[in-house]
Amino acid sequence: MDQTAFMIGFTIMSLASLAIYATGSKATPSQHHTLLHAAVPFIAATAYLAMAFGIGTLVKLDGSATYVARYIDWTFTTPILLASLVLLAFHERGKTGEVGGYLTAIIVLDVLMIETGLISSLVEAPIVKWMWYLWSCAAFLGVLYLLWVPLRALAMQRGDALGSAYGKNVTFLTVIWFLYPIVFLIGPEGLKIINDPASVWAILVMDVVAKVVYAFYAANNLESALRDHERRA
Ligand code: RET
Repeated sequence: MDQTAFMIGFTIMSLASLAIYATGSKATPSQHHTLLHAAVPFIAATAYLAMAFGIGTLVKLDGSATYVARYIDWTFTTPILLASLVLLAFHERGKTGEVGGYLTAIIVLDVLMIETGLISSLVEAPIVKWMWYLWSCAAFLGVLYLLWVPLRALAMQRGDALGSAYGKNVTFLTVIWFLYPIVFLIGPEGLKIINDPASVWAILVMDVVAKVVYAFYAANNLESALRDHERRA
């Protein structure tokens, strides 16, 4: 059951990586967005292949599984998705040291969120598990704060077209990212309200939306913002 989901994940992610690259813009300034978004499902395909073979799958004493490959995937893919949004907020702003500061801050918080989530999944003692879960949620709130407050203000300064593209992308990203802590909470790593196959299939659908659907949506918003920007210039 899980193996079918993992092989479907591998197939969708590898084909999507090629499709995002093939259809994405190769012209500056959007070419780096194409490369970033094509890299994300490529990494995910690798993780799904590992999970299909049971590589990195740890079964705990309570019988629940932690898919370490998934957390390694997220450790790399979530910073790439965030980097693409930070670059959009700083679009063609010229050389500014600020971009490095925001990238560092958001990536540190994001990686902390994933690793503390992994610890929470591995720990079985409830109080300790929920302490790490809350720590992960605190880091998640830090990521959302940076995206919605300072970075959104910077994107708005770039004019209506880019500001609205940033707004659409950040809204889509926030909604889909919120589902991850919820599925963790109700799944076998948390309260065990839903079983392992249900959480594997739910995360497969969420991963396809967060990585693939989002890539096409974000590229589309960026391209139409750039066209608008040029028309007005
Ligand atoms: C965990 C568990 C603990 C609490 C929180 C979590 C958040 C995870 C998120 C993952 C996003 C993954 C994506 C992957 C696809 O590209 C680690 C589940 C807050 C937000 C978008």
